[in-house]
Amino acid sequence: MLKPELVEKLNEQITSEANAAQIYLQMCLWCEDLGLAGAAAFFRSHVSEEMSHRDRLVDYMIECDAKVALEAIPAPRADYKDLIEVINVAYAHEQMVTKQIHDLARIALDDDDFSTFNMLQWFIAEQREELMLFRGIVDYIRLSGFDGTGGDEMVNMNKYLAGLSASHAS
Ligand code: OFO
Repeated sequence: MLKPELVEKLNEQITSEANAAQIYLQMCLWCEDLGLAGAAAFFRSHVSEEMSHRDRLVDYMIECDAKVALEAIPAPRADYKDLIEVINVAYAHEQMVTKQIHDLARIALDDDDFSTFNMLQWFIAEQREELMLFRGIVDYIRLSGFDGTGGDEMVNMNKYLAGLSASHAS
């Protein structure tokens, strides 16, 4: 039986994962509008990934016979200055989600809820992977001299993100 605080926090996390899917879909569409098919594919691949995170949490709640209460998802931001800002916002978002997951793990441990703590190990590893992924993109931007505008660097950035979307389909 999950403690009420944990039920509430897990429900919030379910909404947070669905919210991430909306944010990434809007980022994908922003890229599509600019003809950046590779960058769009990268963000699109994250949409299904976030939905699978949501479903993983929903399934856990069902296994624990806990009540799932879906909440409203705010409209995602639709406008960005350039692709660098999109990447930075996505990276900051993953850092925030990582903190949410760590906070959940701390609550589970404080409650001696080892089952939830065990379930959250998957998310802890997943967030470590997500942070590594986005940190790699930020490094690529710095090393390539990409300044967010068009030209060869934009073409290369688009190709780089297309490659990541192909290798990061999980
Ligand atoms: Fe669910 O990992 Fe991103 O937000």
